[in-house]
Amino acid sequence: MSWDWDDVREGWARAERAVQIPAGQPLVDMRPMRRFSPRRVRVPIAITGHSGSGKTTLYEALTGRLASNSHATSKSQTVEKHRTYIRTANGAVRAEAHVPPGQFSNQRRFALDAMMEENRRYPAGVIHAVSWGFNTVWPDELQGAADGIRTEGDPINLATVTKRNRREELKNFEDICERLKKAWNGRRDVWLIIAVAKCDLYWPQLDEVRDYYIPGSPGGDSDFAYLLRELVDRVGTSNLKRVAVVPFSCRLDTYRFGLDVSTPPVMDSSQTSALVNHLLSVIGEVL
Ligand SMILES: Nc1nc2c(ncn2[C@@H]2O[C@H](COP(=O)(O)OP(=O)(O)OP(=O)(O)O)[C@@H](O)[C@H]2O)c(=O)[nH]1
Ligand SMILES: [Mg+2]
Repeated sequence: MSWDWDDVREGWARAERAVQIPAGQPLVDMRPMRRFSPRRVRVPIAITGHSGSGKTTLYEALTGRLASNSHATSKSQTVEKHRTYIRTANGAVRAEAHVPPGQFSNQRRFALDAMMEENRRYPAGVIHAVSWGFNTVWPDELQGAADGIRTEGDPINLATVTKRNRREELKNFEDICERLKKAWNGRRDVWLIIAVAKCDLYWPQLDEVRDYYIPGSPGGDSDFAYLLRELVDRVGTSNLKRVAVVPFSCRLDTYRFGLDVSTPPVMDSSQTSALVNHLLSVIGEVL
């Protein structure tokens, strides 16, 4: 039996509709656990994704800390570990979220090995952030990225930068898929949410974006959708509690690639609040 991708597409459409309604109070509340709790942490969650795709920011937004933190983040060097309380309509859940850095590095590899190879409990769920090629290329990688684009004979513009970034994003996802196939081998009730982040920067292209990230589109699977389908088939539909692919945005920063490229957000803060609340609801449903 294969996964019901039409159902995933319907979930995407629900997120799209959510931005048309003024954001109210979220139904699910996620708060950092400040005090040490001797009780065993229950749900291990990994927040993965390519460098600059928005993982650190996404976690801050989900836990309500973004409003008080208006400065942009910088490249994470090591794994960020958080303990959090998640209150849903069905009660409270204790979770531990690990956010490994996205950049291929020893730190990233150590963090992923520790999570997915050495710890049999990890991860019960994964939130994987992608960003349609709008991932931030940090200053120390800018020159190499620009040289790579020019080597292919292309000029530096938004189209060539995002195309290059999507290729890098794909390599990152391929690595995560291989790791998850091993970590989830023989596991049940695992779940995967693909958060298609920073959608405030490309909202008018959303149908094309959906067809790139969700398998089973009329034009055939993209390279990304193919990897996702293969992962889900390998883990086994009966072992997966939920697969969701949803548009997400949580802050309204202009996207920049060096001095050559910049593009502003095209959404407003009430729409991004609705998307944060929507992702919280999806998390509440899988716990
Ligand atoms: N427009 C827009 N920009 C965002 C959004 N989320 C994050 N950003 C920007 O993207 C930058 C990178 O986000 P991070 O959360 O640091 O990315 P990361 O995935 O943690 O990156 P690494 O630590 O390198 O793995 C931030 O500094 C913000 O400027 C969003 O929803 N919309
Ligand atoms: Mg980070």
